[in-house]
Amino acid sequence: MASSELQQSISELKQHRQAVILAHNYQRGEVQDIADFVGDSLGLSRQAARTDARVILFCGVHFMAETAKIICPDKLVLEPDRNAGCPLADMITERELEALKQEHPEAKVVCYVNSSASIKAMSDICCTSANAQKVVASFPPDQELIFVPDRNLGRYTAASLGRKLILGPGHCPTHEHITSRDIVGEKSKHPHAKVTVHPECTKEVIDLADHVGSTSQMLKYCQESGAEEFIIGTEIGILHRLRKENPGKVFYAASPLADCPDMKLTTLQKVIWALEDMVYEVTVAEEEASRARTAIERMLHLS
Ligand code: CIZ
Repeated sequence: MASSELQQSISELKQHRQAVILAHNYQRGEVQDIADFVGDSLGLSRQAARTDARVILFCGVHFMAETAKIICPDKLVLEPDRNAGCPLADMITERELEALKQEHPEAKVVCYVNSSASIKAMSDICCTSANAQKVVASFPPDQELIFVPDRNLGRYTAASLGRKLILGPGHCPTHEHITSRDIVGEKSKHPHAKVTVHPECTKEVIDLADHVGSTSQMLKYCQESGAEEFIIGTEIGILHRLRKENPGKVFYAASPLADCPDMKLTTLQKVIWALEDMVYEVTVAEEEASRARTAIERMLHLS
């Protein structure tokens, strides 16, 4: 089927199913183009909470659809490919977090949104890359804090606040494909370009950047900056939106290898199948969802 026919089918099915389509900033360009809203996981979950739609089709990875389900327990949340996971979210298990808690009985737990519902349910508060500093700073300076699962975001947050955090060992393999050599190489090719990178990148990469932020903050930085060229240190799906929203500016990927295979599992054809067959439903057991919701709501009250 040609792309325009796929788009037409999606628009008809969406109406028929009373569905809203949410797509993460890292999705394929053609998937972003058929979505009702494109954004980061928190922004999308907020859209999910506000919508009157009966069905939410979440084009992203599993923890994002799960977060939408936790925030909107009464809606039917579907994901087009149930294999779209997140290796970073899988890098902390309940057992490992329990061991960390036993080792540090006085510590509170901050979990990055890239985590399973069960990890969120074991945490005191959730955070995103857009608000990690605000969340950590909301605790008294002498409060011991465990930060899971991303060691890069944790290290960056700790350094920017001048405070110690007990870090989990997780990392995003896609962001770790971006190296300091990539940044130095791109800067020498484009000496006038500003460098903006995601805090899931390594310290060596972050140290070379002009700006560090979540995807929503990177989009805002590029839009508001007077510069005309940018080197983008995050998953390359974001280039679609950057180019679409800033036609007069030029964007270079820091590395073509920063291409998340899980994000790219969602295709237009799978969006159609999901709406035709009403699959794959995302469920979270209510007791777990309720504890995870408390951690998410504490973060939302701070933002
Ligand atoms: O919060 C998100 O959606 C993630 C995982 C990254 C970002 O910065 O948008």
